[in-house]
Amino acid sequence: MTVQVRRMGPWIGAEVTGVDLRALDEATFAQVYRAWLDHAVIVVRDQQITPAQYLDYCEGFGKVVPHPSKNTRHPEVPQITLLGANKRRADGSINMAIYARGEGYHTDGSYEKVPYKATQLYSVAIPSRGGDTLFASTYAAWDALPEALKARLQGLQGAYIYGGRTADGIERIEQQDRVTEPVLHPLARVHPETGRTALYFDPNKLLYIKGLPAAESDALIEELRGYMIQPDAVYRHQWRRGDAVIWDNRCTYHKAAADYPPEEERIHWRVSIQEWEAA
Ligand SMILES: O=C(O)CCC(=O)C(=O)O
Ligand SMILES: [Fe+2]
Repeated sequence: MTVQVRRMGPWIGAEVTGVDLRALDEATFAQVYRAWLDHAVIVVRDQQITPAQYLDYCEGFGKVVPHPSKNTRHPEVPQITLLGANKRRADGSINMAIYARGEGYHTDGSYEKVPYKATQLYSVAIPSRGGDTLFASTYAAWDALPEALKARLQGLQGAYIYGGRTADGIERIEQQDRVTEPVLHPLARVHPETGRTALYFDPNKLLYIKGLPAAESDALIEELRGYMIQPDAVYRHQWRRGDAVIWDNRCTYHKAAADYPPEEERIHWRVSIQEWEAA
């Protein structure tokens, strides 16, 4: 089998074919990894894998860490979160917080000291319509900034906390596991592997920009929000069963369209991946 990489747009997204994730040799994995660095999001179609095989593949990218929310972990492989599972309450009604998880553009783990390197979803149940995931390049967001703004951002850091500005999702974490001190990340983030600069920014989790008066910080956050999504730098993924999609959290934003029929199943095996050395 030969690996083929088909790009999905000028900035972001590629489909990788000719691979079987159950049996990847080192040279083939290196090609997949390279495609991922080049395109930030890669889609591997038509895979039939067990939780253990999935974990193996994910570990090629880094250290797989369990999500802090404990009640959605896969019973056999706790590093895997069952995204979209347990959506119905005991009375049969739908928990819209689970249904709409990931709605609104964000990056994953901005509340961690070292934000996640990557996130991967493997699709095990898809709805009859809707339920896409959208990805935007933060390299493109950075490139779109006026030079003066790029210069102003050098050295500035954002302060993030789980739940962030809107405190959404905080109820998923048990009280004793919640962190109260914000963590700091640079707004101009140089990707450690590609050397390219990305705008690192997550408007809903960012509390303030360190060192700026509150009004100025709020104004800058609003200004940056306007640059996040560049129209030619978005890849919209329409899920098929058996898709494995991994995105680079160091150079992308993403969101769930959250528009599928709520009574239908939409389940992914989800993993968070850290840099090995961050562990
Ligand atoms: O369900 C999706 O399409 C994306 C959810 C999300 O944001 C995530 O898993 O990090
Ligand atoms: Fe996410």
